[in-house]
Amino acid sequence: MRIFSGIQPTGQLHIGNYLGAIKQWIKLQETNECIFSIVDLHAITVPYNSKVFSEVVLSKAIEYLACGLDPEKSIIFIQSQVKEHTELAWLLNTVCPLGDLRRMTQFKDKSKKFKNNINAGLFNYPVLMAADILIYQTDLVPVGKDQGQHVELARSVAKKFNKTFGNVLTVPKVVFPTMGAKIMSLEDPTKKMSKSTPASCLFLIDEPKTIEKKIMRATTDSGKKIVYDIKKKPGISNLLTIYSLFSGHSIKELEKEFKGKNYSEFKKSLAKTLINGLEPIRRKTKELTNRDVYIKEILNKGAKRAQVLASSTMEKVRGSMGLLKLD
Ligand code: AQP
Repeated sequence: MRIFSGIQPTGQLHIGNYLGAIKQWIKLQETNECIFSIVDLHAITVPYNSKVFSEVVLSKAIEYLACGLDPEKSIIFIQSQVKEHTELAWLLNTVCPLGDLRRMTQFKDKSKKFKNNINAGLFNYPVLMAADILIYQTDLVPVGKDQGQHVELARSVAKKFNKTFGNVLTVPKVVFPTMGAKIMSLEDPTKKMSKSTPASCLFLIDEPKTIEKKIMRATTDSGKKIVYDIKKKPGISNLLTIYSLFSGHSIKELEKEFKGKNYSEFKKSLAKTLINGLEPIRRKTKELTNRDVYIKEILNKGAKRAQVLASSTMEKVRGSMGLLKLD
């Protein structure tokens, strides 16, 4: 199967990005044709610092590799290096109903968060995301829960395109991890952990002391019991999910292990598990930092391989939409 997914270079990667998306990618790359992008054109729909942006983009490539994405197995590239993404996005803009875009919850959330910069790109973000996916004739899109609505839109755009212009685009399916599809904020467990709200995050490259501090400070609930109850105990439930995914122990096993123990004992043990679990990513990130030539070579190769696939789709799309081809 062909797989596509991406992450915006809007900040450092956090354990939500890892558990919701990257962990699935690492498994999928073993037996599938995988394409993973750093979607820089999405990141510029919110305020960003253009002076350091290229460094942030490169640092995402480092984090991808440090997490275990393998350029020998997967195509790893930067979205803006393959111009066909924006070309297809324009064409899909003429297919996607305005009403569908108005329903997107991420646009509503982000326009509240960035009141002074509600630009057309932010509104059209899901169309570019549809193009990112459809340009590779993708079968499967592994993402966290928050991106489900956007993948659904990509599916409906593909269906509408095919109905109007002939069977050209593969209609992709979304895949969420069974657990960890929505890791919640450490400071407010009713909200999603988000790169653009750094206080909500445990970053993949946080140092041991920071991990300990953040976990000990994480918002918990009234009461004393370490039990999973998403409605009454969202804080502890979120921490139990994280603990389970990093330790390999089920939530039931953890509830048993921490029966009669207090929040502080639980959090100390979780912090230790996270410090150990994230150590390889921290170490590899340090190893790869300052190896710009090597990283750029991977991204260049990735872009070339991606472009071959993308230009083949574009030729079909252009033809089916009746755009003139000159010899
Ligand atoms: N909290 C989360 N739990 C599980 N999965 C998550 N993802 C994001 N947050 C969580 C998944 O990570 C992938 C990359 O997301 P993105 O950077 O493209 O955009 P996002 O979903 O908007 O992620 P952030 O961290 O919240 O970034 P900002 O703050 O820039 O918007 C996706 O597969 C996403 O589902």
